[in-house]
Amino acid sequence: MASSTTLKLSLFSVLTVLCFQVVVSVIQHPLDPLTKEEFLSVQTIVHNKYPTSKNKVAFHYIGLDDPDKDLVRRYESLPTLVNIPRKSFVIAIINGQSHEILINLRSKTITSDNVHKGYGFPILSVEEQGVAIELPLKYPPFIASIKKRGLNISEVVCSTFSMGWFGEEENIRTVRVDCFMKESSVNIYVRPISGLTIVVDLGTLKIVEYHDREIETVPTAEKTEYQVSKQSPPFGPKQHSLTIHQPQGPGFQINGNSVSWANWKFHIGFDVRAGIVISLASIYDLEKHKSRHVLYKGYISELFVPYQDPTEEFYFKTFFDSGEFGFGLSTVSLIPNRDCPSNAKFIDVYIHSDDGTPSLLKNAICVFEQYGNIMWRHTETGIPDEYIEESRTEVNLIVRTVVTVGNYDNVLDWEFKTSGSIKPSIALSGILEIKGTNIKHNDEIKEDIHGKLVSANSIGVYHDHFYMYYLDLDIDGTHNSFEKTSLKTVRITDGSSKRKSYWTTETQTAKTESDAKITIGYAPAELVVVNPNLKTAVGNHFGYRLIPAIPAHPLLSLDDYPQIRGAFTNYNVWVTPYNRTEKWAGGLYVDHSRGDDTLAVWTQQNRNIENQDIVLWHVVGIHHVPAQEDFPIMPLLTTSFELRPTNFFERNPVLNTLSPPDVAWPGCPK
Ligand SMILES: *[C@@H]1O[C@H](CO)[C@@H](O)[C@H](O)[C@H]1NC(C)=O
Ligand SMILES: *[C@@H]1O[C@H](CO)[C@@H](O)[C@H](O)[C@H]1NC(C)=O
Ligand SMILES: [Cu+2]
Repeated sequence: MASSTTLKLSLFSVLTVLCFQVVVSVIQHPLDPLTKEEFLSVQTIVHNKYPTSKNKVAFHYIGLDDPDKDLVRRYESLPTLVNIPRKSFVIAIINGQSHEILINLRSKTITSDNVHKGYGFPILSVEEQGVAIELPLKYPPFIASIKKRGLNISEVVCSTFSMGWFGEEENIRTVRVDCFMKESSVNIYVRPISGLTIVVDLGTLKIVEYHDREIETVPTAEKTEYQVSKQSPPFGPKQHSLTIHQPQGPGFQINGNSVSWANWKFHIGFDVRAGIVISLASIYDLEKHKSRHVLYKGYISELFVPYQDPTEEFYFKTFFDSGEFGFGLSTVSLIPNRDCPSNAKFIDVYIHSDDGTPSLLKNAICVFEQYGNIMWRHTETGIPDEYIEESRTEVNLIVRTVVTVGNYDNVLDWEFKTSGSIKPSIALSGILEIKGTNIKHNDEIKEDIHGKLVSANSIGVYHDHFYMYYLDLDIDGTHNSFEKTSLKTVRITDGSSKRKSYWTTETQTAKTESDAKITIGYAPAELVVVNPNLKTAVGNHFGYRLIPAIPAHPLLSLDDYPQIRGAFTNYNVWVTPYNRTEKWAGGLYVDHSRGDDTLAVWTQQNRNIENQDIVLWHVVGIHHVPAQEDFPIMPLLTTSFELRPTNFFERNPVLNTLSPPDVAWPGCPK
């Protein structure tokens, strides 16, 4: 009886939650992504100025133009009082020129329309890539090359690859196309057709360069299939089932795009270029009885993936996955109960096609609580006749998206902890970019093959993944400083101690951008964003420190073209004064860029960053030396960092946090 009541109650609470979400009409938050109607409005406004009967118009970016930060902060405290302008920033290629169009969504008018005169091009559209990949299949020289290789043209599938920039003078929007075999396995990326160079001009959508060089074996399809429906036994190891039951319902609420959970409140935005954007994260301080600002905005500003094979086949593969392909455009629907647990709630988003039409991407984001870790604990055995043990369970909130750019899947999490930490993490999966080779065994290797043999005829090419996080921390206010506390060895030479040495700390406040360019890993240091204007009761500045990811440093020479374009990876940490237009570490126009609009260039101004509104940039890198286990599809490879309160609270903020009540399982003895 007891158990069926529990079930009825929980069903009832599920229903009320659902009904609540349907009934309440949510007021638009100034940071909400563009709605379907707003996308359509942008489309109409631009088409009115540039009728498609007379103009060639392609939308390469439509997003929210960031509202003024001061206004958003005022809106937070007085949601009804401030009427915040709502604008869209658009990059459209109109008759071959990149236009930057600012649109007032309330008055439905164009505020400004400027042609980009510099180098580089906007994000490639999905549609033009769709056209480009079909071109070789009808191109007689390509058909002949396929025949020469003894392959079946009906089983060929092609894919686009951004070209980068290697010092050439001309500024033409081109893309390279590589092709693969799809026969017998959907795992196309491990079955490249080698020895071909195909370049497509995206303006004319024609093949403008074609070479057939040498023939290398296409690796076999055998044992590369990953669809469970196509796999055959034995399956293993066996995994046992689990059910997640939250009889009190989830501990979080999603109201529009605003989330409140435990002591946290934040906003989830979405952008076709950035993907998920976390904003206005603030934490409730139980002792101070108020909500305190932590993170104004956080997102991945760029992902730089340079491959390390300088041959004709691969040299150009130096991808900028956000600026060239769009993290939002590459976000995929999450699979319930697989990508996110059964207690997850999903959020849909809109993306747009190159004609400006919005389309719904279902289940783009999931939010769920994760259990199973310890928040803090202690067993006290030092008091005679007493045995004290105390352990509190940790419950975390995870916000997840998956960005699949071609072969790679990036599982991107933002984890919030009641102890005040924010822990972004990246997990890589998907498929290695394979280079075909006639080599079947390591013994046959005569010279550098620029990767590892991961299977017969298959080289997993060396490469890096450098994720650049934009982190606009506002620690209890916008005016912050960046402190580096170095740990230094002190020698004792005067015989004052039995010790010969100890370590102590030395804190320096970064005055300008140069002081805050940091390479992590050579010398121990604490990196803290502090509010220099506020102190704890004992006199420490309120702060949040960066516990960095395992550091990775670029290994390309600084004068190499890809590294000039990806110069924002030259340091692991950078700090800049907040500037509304400095959003994209690799520049606004990244495709074919020449590195003249990167974080490395902006910071040459060496601006003042002390007691200013500052932005912390953190590069999270993975050097990837492929191994056989990465083949034919890669188990998750994870890296993460933490933004952790450091003298932000007076004491452990979860000292009085209770573990969630134990749940009596229906029908089971306790
Ligand atoms: C080529 O592939 C197509 C599509 O799978 C198939 O119908 C055809 O029989 C194949 N041709 C040859 C010569 O194998
Ligand atoms: C903001 O950034 C842009 C691009 O780096 C720069 O041109 C502009 O001068 C900056 N504004 C301020 C106030 O620093
Ligand atoms: Cu990799």
